[in-house]
Amino acid sequence: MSTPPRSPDSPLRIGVLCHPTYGGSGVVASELALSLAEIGHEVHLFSHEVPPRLARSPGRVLMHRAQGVPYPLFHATPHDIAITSAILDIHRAHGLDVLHAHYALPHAVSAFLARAAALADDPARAPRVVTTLHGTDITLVGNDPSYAPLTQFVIRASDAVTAVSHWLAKETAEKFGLGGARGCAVEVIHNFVDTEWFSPEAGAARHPCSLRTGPTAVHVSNFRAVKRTPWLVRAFAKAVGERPANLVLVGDGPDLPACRELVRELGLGERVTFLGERDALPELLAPACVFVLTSSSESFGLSALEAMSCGTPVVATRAGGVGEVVEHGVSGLLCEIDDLDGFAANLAALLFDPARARSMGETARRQAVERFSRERVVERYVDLYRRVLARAPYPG
Ligand code: GMT
Repeated sequence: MSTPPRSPDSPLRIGVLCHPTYGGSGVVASELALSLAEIGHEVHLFSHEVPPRLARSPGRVLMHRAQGVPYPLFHATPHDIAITSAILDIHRAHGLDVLHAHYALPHAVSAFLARAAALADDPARAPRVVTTLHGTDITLVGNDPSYAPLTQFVIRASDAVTAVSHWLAKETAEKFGLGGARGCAVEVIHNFVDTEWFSPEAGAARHPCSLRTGPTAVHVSNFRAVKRTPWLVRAFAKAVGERPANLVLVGDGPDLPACRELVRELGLGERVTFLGERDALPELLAPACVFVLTSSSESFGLSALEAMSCGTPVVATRAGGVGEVVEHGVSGLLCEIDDLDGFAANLAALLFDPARARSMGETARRQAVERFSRERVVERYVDLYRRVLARAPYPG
């Protein structure tokens, strides 16, 4: 069963584990999987559903939808162990070199268990585990006392750990005290964007506000509490007053009903458009005057980067790692998290000064291309995979 040593540039067999989310880590993992497959690696993606970004691509990633079977004893079907089992099955048949877990819970746990089983089969063939931390896996859920001991364990037991921003790497070190005997340093690899798809040229013909008067601000998220979308609706009302302007809200999630209610209460009527989840994001982002993000915590802000890549400047709160993506006064405007007046002033400053917004948008596009291109980031992950493969694995 032992395999010959790999040459430094031979194609790798990579298993990617992710949540099948419409945005965030599900997008990063899917885009990375597609890019790795495109440059010749064999990529298997494990999730309990096909991630939307993978589903819309013809790319040659091998999808393993692992849901497990319901059983009366289970409170909920444990898809994380179904994923572990699917990985083991594929590893035994194909020999995976690396398992790349996106979002610590439960994926770093599933990857750890699969590696432990593979070590028991044949230590020489066991895959290495790379864990990428995305945000609330450290700041909210992973840090909850009900999960924290296991989060810390799997981070320490990973062969390498990356975070999507310097801010998140620091949070991780502070919350989980990495750097001990078996703890490895967290490496920062920023997220990337497909700058060809998210382009200023994305068609605007059927934009929902093309028949309205006034400039448009757009927001894309999953409407969880951390995004503070009701706060955004209030800030928009304050920024525009009686002046004609539009707010387009893209996505769905728990705070959507509260936003609808607030729009009615504030008499914003048709000025706010709710679009629900959409795939045609570049077509919605490129024609907008401003992208808005009001999170209380945000490790990176991928949606802000996608807007920048479309040439749309960002007005945001200075939450977490957002300042590593958006440069204040250059590619957008930032304010402190609870500064509603400051946010409204920043939003008005760009909405009602199209020349300034356009110029910042051009810089935003340039920075997206220069600092967050797909090629550069994918290369860094491949380099990391090869480095961990050159080392002895942690024991299972
Ligand atoms: O951590 C989350 O809240 C979910 C996660 C996701 O899976 O959607 O979002 C995080 O990961 C994204 C991709 O790396 C980042 O762009 C987001 O900033 C981050 N969200 C938060 O930190 C709230």
